[in-house]
Amino acid sequence: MNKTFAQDVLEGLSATNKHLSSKYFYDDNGSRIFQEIMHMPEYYLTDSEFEILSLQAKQIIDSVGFNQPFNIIELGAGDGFKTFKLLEYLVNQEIDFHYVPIDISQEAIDSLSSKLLERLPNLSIQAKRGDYFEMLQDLKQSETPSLLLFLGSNIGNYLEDKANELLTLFQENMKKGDKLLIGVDLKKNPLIIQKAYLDDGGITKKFNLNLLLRINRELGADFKIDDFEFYSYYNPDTGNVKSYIVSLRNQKVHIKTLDTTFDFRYDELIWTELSKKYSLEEIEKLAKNNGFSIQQNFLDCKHYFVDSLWEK
Ligand code: AVJ
Repeated sequence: MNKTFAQDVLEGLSATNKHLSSKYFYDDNGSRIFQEIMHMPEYYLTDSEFEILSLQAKQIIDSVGFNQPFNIIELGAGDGFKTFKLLEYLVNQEIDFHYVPIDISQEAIDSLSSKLLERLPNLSIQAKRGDYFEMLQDLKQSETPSLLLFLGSNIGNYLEDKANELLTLFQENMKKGDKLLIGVDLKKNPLIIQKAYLDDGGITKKFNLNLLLRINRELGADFKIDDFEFYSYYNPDTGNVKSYIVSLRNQKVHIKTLDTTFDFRYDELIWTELSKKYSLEEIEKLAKNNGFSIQQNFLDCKHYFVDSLWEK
């Protein structure tokens, strides 16, 4: 199940419909570009979730309802900007908790820890670098109740089967009474969604093409990124945003580590990312299908985004 980058690239670029996984966007460079995305005015997701966690921190923590020390484990913490408000509330209330942010980028983890400790010197924090599959094991062992955070609509990157697989994995590693706060981007006016992924400034394009640069660097390839373009569209019938890299000419790319040359046709697509949008009804099904009950939904004032609190 845990294939290497090289294996996944080989498989994806050998397929009839070429694809590369968005999970490989987040090397240190990619994590930095994603931070730029989160600051774009078009990328409403971050602002909406920031509003929820800022204005409803008390309601969320009251609803979580642990009346003893607990852990907060954040999967894919990134720069932790959104989570700051929730942590700030807890520290100010002198609530006893321990924060464990987990991310695959070492740089993101380091900058998160130092930024948080600067602003919240009393925060009990132990950042971990890693794939979150390995990190979940610790959950069940500990006696302490845990609140799992899976924010930012990261769940949107998973096809239905994979999303269920991942949530079941969370569920199996949680203790009875543990909670999951999951951030999900909601279906809304298609134009608003479209603009968040096909931005005029080309930052999302840079984010996608960085994956080709990563393949150049790590697998010894010779992608000329000026010969590729970016395209993304939202389908309101399915809720799927799908993103692609487009080959601007007939070209060959050699990847040394794979000892293989790949052909790209003029206008050929490489599918890179799914960013699925959900309705509240679909979120309820997602919870039920994987052994959770929804305790409460926290929405922003525009109803663009939900942080949904689930109980095992
Ligand atoms: C971090 C996976 C939630 O799908 O919206 C942002 C990544 N891709 N712009 C998303 C992303 C393009 C983002 N997630």
